Amino acid sequence: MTWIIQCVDGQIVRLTFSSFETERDQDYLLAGDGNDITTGQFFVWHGSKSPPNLISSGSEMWIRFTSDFEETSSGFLLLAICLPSTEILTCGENEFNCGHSVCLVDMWQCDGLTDCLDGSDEENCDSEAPTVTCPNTVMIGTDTGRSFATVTWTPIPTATDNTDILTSSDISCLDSRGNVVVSGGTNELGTTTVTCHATDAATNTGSCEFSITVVGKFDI
Ligand SMILES: [Ca+2]
Ligand SMILES: [Ca+2]
Ligand SMILES: [Ca+2]
Repeated sequence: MTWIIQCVDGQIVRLTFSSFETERDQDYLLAGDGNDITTGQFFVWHGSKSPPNLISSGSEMWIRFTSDFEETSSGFLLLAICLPSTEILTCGENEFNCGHSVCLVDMWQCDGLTDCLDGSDEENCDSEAPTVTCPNTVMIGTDTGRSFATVTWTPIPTATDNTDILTSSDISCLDSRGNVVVSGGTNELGTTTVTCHATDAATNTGSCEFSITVVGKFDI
């Protein structure tokens, strides 16, 4: 079933829903710009969440409802009005924009159900931090005639993540004072605790810790 809503030139269409309930994954309401249902689609909805307000880009909007004619629900009630084309929808503070000013409440982001037509509400939903594997603990004597030791790490630190490929350039290792510590660098006498961090694209940070202990070595 298809409806075409036409305003006069220079106006746009706004839809406001007062109720909505259709069979999820079977009975869909679609909407798009223009009067041709094969183009301009910017909206798809189904289930029992209340849809956001919609506005068209131009003076016409098409609406289409498709059903499998089984397991009917109460359907939907909407109001379509014509507004000046200067009208815009601005997403509120606790909303995100699916594109085309389709504003959805934040809690529908990363809830495991696709709500935006382009699926963007379920993208970048990674909340799992990378797993960082540190080198072995080091106990080493000072370099000959020196008060420090040159320390090469085995193995080099690595990071794995559930969604991102991380390389050695994504890992940084710091001592407790925030100085960068690298394999092949020099370490003073005593124990240095080193923390290696890696951050994934969704800014989750994982870390591990190991220690480097340098002891005095006396030439025989
Ligand atoms: Ca149905
Ligand atoms: Ca969602
Ligand atoms: Ca991750």
